[in-house]
Amino acid sequence: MTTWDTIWTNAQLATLIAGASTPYGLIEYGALASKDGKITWVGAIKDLPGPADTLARTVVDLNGALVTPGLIDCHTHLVYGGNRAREFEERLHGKSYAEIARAGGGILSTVRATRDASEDALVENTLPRLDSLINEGVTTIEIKSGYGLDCDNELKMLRVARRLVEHRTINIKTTLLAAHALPSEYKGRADDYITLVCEEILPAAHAANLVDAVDGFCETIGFTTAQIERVFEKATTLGLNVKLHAEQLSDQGGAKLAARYHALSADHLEYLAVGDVQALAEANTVAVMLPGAFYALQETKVPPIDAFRKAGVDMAVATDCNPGSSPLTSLLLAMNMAATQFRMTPEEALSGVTRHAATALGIGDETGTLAIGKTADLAIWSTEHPSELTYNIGFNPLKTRIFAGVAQP
Ligand code: DI6
Ligand code: FE
Repeated sequence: MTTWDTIWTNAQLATLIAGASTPYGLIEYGALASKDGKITWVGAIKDLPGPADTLARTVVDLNGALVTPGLIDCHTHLVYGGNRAREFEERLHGKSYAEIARAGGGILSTVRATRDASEDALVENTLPRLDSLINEGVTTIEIKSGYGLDCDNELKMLRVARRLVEHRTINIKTTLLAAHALPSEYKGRADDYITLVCEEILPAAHAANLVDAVDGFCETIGFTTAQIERVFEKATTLGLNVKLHAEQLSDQGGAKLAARYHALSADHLEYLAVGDVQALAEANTVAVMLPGAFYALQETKVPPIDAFRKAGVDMAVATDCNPGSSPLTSLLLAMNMAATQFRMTPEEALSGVTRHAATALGIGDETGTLAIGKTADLAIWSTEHPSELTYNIGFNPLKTRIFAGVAQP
């Protein structure tokens, strides 16, 4: 009686199920089945309801290979024009990221290059970065706007992000980050720009069905909590989830604001006061760790990891891939950096790019763990133990990426 499409058998399954009795939710000598793109069975081979070849049309013997959920990069700025290698050189000569930004470089230089690029050119520019992530077993990625900073160009960026699924097998979640920086045409009129965001950009992007969540940059070189709150109010009115770049370069009280709006996530958090950790815990807001930006900016202040642990705040890990503070297209390297720089454990790092990353995107019931009913997005690795995914530096042990139950070439 064949009921399932595929069974992967003889696998080591890192299920990442919350509260599992084994580290990583590991099942040795495991099997996993899928049908119509969903996981239909997960467990030990000995508990299968019959011989594998009577249960599924296709049986794949994995010979002991490790299976994890497909990886999720829950914070990226993957779509942009140009690059910032020259600014990288300036920083090496001693200028700071904030100084360059205040002088009209930084984010605003990427805004100029992104406004100048056509939609097709942006798709072409973005695909190699996306491929780098896909080659490491990534099956879901969040992409933010934020380099358009006017109605046409913010919508253009979001359309580019959405169109990537025409070229690759990937799930994309889009985030409107119009409150990323003040465009030069609004210099000295930040409140007016926020009015544009609330009254025009956000409603237009939402009406075009281009927005899955709304983000902002709460920082001295970004926007104040009062300005971000106006954006959050509007997003909430439209029924959209919010998230925030908070406490990256200084403590502005952004995370507290995010918690008040039950944000899906608060991201960066190097300068978060330990006293504000509890608010994130109470709001079930995920703390997204972005060690690539910490590394590239040679930051020395580490986010309060231990306080997150003690308070039970879920920690995700993401690349923050962007042309300025984190030109990083390796989620595996982000996991290693999270361990080496932030002292996260390999198990926390892997949970951070699977279960907690899914929660940070509001799709925790669809993906992020190996559980019945979830999408059969999987990564199959030639490693002996899941800790190797975090331990290796610049090594990619991916064997096969499974997207919605189908092995990808
Ligand atoms: N924080 C970041 O790390 C990125 N955006 C933000 O708000 C950097 C964006 C850039 O420098 O282009
Ligand atoms: Fe970012």
